[in-house]
Amino acid sequence: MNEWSLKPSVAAAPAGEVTFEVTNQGKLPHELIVVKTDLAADALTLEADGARVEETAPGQDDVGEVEDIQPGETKSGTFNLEAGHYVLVCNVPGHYKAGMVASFQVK
Ligand SMILES: [Cu+2]
Repeated sequence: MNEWSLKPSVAAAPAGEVTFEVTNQGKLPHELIVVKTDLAADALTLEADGARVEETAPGQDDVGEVEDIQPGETKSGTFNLEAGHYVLVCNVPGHYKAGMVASFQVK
């Protein structure tokens, strides 16, 4: 991730334990949240002020987070994911709207 993109190195992973190794190549702190949803990456429900994705809105479920990734840092998180469509988001205020979002598939 960097300002302002979030690009997974693979587009899909097998169901089960999935490890996200997240490198912040930018100049600001970022975070990764893994949202299970059938919604398109650019159509998630936001909090009232529009700055962040609502993590538990109907139809979208935050199933994993890698928080507080500093510039230059790599952090990882492993989550047990069932098959389906996911959206990866940096949920620092404003970052989703700035483009830090990507679709991800678990098969
Ligand atoms: Cu960010």
